Amino acid sequence: MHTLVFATNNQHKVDEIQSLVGNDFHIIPLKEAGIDIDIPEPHDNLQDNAAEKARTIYQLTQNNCFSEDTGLEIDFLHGAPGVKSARYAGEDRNFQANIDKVLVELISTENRSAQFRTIVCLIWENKEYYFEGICKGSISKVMHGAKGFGYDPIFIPDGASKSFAEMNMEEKNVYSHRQKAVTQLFSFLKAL
Ligand code: ITT
Repeated sequence: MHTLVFATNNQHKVDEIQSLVGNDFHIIPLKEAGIDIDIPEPHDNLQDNAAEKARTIYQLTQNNCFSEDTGLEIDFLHGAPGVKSARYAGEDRNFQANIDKVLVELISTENRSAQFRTIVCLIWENKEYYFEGICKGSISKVMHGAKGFGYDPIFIPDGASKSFAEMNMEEKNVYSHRQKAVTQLFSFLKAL
């Protein structure tokens, strides 16, 4: 089995990706790698923030690693919260407050179209590679379900009749932005 450091502090992301790759790779999040830092995400786009996370960990450890940055992009809000998804309602990164803010902002519209977009940055032997995954869907009017994390209770992917928070991880992985980006990443790694 290969091991690969994942430059994240978000255990939900780790679980989703580990369940996708099964026994082929062991994904090691920062905590398990003994690295206790909150990497800044100062940029105004997902790709640069993903690069910042992977470069920081590569420089620190000299280990091949990957990172990802994800945003919820809502049409009616011209792509917001986007790159600000984690801190949309404030610096304390509160999932419930972020959802409440989105629901209030969409209260007067029937245009609920949105997408999740993930950019993965891989640093492999000092070279950078990028992979993108998009999941289109819509924002519900109220919350549904309690699984998952972040905006999952208000996001219904196209082709599904329930929210991400009503799905188990395997069901979410059928539709998700993260699965689409990470599938490309691991196909690339297997072909090396
Ligand atoms: P790392 O930077 O440590 O990887 P993070 O939680 O800060 O973890 P992001 O910067 O990518 O990750 O945060 C984007 C936010 O978007 C995240 O905090 C959630 O609120 C939301 N988000 C990301 N992926 C999501 C998903 O699959 N379902 C629901 N919400 C998601």
